[in-house]
Amino acid sequence: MAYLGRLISVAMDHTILLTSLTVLFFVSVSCACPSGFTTHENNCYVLLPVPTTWAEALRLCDAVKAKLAWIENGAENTFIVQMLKKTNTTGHSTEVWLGGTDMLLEGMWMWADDMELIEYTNWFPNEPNNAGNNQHCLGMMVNHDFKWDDYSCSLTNYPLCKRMQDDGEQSVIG
Ligand SMILES: [Ca+2]
Repeated sequence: MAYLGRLISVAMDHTILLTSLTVLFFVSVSCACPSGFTTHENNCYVLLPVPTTWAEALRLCDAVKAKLAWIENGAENTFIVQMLKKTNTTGHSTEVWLGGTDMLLEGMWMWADDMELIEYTNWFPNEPNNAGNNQHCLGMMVNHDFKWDDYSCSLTNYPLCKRMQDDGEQSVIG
């Protein structure tokens, strides 16, 4: 007798491999500031601990793909003051450069970034005084609560740089 082999029914176990679907979310990085910058609202700020003239400050900020800072309102100014107070590089005698200047016309303060007239201001009392008829660049006084003062552009202060979060990727509509 033939050995009745046991019929083994091989049940093909169709194991359904549940492949995890890896969904790649391309998270927009437009909401992030570059390393080293501090984020506030839709902007990024960094104080460069390199004392430079105002003109050189413009170039240094440009080198980090930012602009010498412009300040649009009191809330932004308050944020910046708080940020600077946490910075070890301030608090001594080196002031902070902002992007304002009246070198085109005395008394007509403009932001160098877009040559728009400066609207919000936070001048120290009796400033801007254009002392010596030679103060055409905007800075913040580290020893006077970062109030604004006009300084000689050849002084060497720390550049405060600012950029918009989506700077360079934003498409202009309309
Ligand atoms: Ca002054």
